[in-house]
Amino acid sequence: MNHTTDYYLIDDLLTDEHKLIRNSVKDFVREQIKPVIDKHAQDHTEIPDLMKKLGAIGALGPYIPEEYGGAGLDQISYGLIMQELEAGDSAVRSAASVQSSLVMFPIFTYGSEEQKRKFLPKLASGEFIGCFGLTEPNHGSNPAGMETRLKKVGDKYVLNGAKMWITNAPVCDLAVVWARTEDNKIAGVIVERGMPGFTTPETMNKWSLRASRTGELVFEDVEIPEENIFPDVDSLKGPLSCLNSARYGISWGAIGAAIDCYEVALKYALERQQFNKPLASYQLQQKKLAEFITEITKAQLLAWRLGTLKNEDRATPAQISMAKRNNVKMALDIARESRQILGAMGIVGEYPMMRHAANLESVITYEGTHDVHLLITGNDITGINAF
Ligand code: TGC
Ligand code: FAD
Repeated sequence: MNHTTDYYLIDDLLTDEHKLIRNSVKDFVREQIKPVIDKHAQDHTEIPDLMKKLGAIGALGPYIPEEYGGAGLDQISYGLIMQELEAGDSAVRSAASVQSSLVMFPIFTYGSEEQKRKFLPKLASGEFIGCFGLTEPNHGSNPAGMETRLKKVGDKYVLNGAKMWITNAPVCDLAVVWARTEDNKIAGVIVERGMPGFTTPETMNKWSLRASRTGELVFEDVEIPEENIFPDVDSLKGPLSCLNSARYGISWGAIGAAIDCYEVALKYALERQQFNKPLASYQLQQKKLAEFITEITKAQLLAWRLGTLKNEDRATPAQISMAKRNNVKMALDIARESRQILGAMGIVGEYPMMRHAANLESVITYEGTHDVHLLITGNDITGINAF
């Protein structure tokens, strides 16, 4: 019997440090996330002090250099951390990927030295919670249409507009916000909690990512000091480059959710007897399990290769889109199908499938929808923009 989820011995491609990191995050998820996650998802509440806990295990900004509070790790390490966190719950991976790729990454890449020193160490430790505001009520897949405006009034900058569907907005200490300027460029701005005119109403009643807080960012004549504007970015490339990093992490994270479903389904199918034989003895159930491990293995190879390309700074946005799209759909399919192997048991919170499947409905939508990523691939291979 081969119960491994490392079917192609991909561990042989990892260093001892990679395995150490992966195993320590796996332990954290087993001890601190799995015992409480169902209750938080059912109750629609976040795990208390999650960000500080993630900071303590080095899961926030792992590839940010140590002098700014990060761990200075490579991209495979980042991917493995996302994989293990999402095996716990997509909300936990979301918390880490927003903080790392959508808040720390732009501050590190486009921020001034003062901004880096002021914000990065506190974001790395989880003392500060950050969020990322790109999506607007009228502009989701087409962020270029954004209506949020940064205007110079006298010697001050004033921000007006609204962002929607923002992970951790209700609990953020600061928001990295993208806005159009008067000369039709894009500016990145750090908006801090407490700035007059800045509010963060919560989005309630989600059926997905229930252990994560989502909300709006509303700006009514918010005065932004010049020192909170990124000096080194003025186009859509700024926010889109952050998405490259987050989408890459999600391509690994989805594998974690899929593995969690596969392991539970395999164990259940071997133990549960119907018609005097284990479910696993029936061809229909074996087909499902065999396809799960095949798809997981293909996704692992895609993510690992993408990680090596990222380490060499050779991964293209289109390659990242392919991995995000493929791996999230793979995980969603496995979550849905594996639930069926459990019959009625598949719908209760004791087992993770319904929760993973519901979460993955968000994951397949955010960071670029499934269809948008297909159009990015289409554009890449034909040279024709079909958006
Ligand atoms: P387009 O004309 O193609 O490009 C504008 C400029 O940007 C450059 N570019 C990129 N640069 C870096 N990385 C990328 N991935 C890039 N994609 C494009 C491009 O080269 C161009 O540069 P230049 O110098 O020529 O000006 O832009 P477009 O307006 O046609 O849109 C392209 C499109 C649709 C692919 C893009 O806008 C897109 O990806 N849309 C999806 C929106 C999206 O993903 N939103 C995510 C919001 S954040 C989120 O969901 C967080 S969830 C967090 C969680 O909880 O985990
Ligand atoms: P739309 O853009 O309106 O798309 C609707 C449908 O139309 C989709 O199926 C799409 O694929 C399709 N479509 C759109 N354009 C085309 C086209 N040209 N051709 C064919 N089909 C098309 N955003 C942030 O900025 N920060 C966050 O932290 C954040 N967190 C999120 C958390 C959650 C739980 C969710 C659900 C979303 C979050 N988002 C966040 C927003 C997310 O990025 C957007 O929902 C996503 O980009 C899609 O935008 P939309 O929902 O407006 O859908």
